[in-house]
Amino acid sequence: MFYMATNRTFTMIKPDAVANGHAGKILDHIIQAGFKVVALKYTRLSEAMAGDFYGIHRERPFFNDLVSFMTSGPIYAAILEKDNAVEDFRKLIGATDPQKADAGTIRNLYAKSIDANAIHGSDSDENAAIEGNFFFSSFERF
Ligand code: 3AN
Repeated sequence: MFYMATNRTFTMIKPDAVANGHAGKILDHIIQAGFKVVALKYTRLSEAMAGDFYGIHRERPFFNDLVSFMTSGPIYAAILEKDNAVEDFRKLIGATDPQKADAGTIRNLYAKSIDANAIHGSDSDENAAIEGNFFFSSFERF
């Protein structure tokens, strides 16, 4: 199926960043970079929800650790809007492994390890739509 490029992406500020008190700074960093917050929720994933969300990684060796980490505390989930949102947001957050993330990226500034890496960003327009729909109804988007 062909998906039109959209101007929206989906993010989660992960349990490590929330527990460390970095969520406010990260949200401000995102807004200052030109992203508009379309939807925002403070919530905690159940095991079933985290397993569904990361279903694509179910066969990977890190899957169980990923689910237990992502359910270890509350997260901020958000839909963000900007031209070229998916690609620009991936640049803003930096590489999955914070050791490899460019200076000044969110993972470079706030993440400690490849699993506790502070933030999620959708990797495609298709996944941005799926992930946003996973968390938000049409009544929760502005
Ligand atoms: P990204 O979040 O940069 O798109 P993905 O989609 O490859 O990275 O991986 C999803 C999540 O799984 C990552 N955010 C990270 O928390 C975790 N992860 C990915 N690769 C590894 C790994 N090799 N070891 C541990 N956790 C990993």
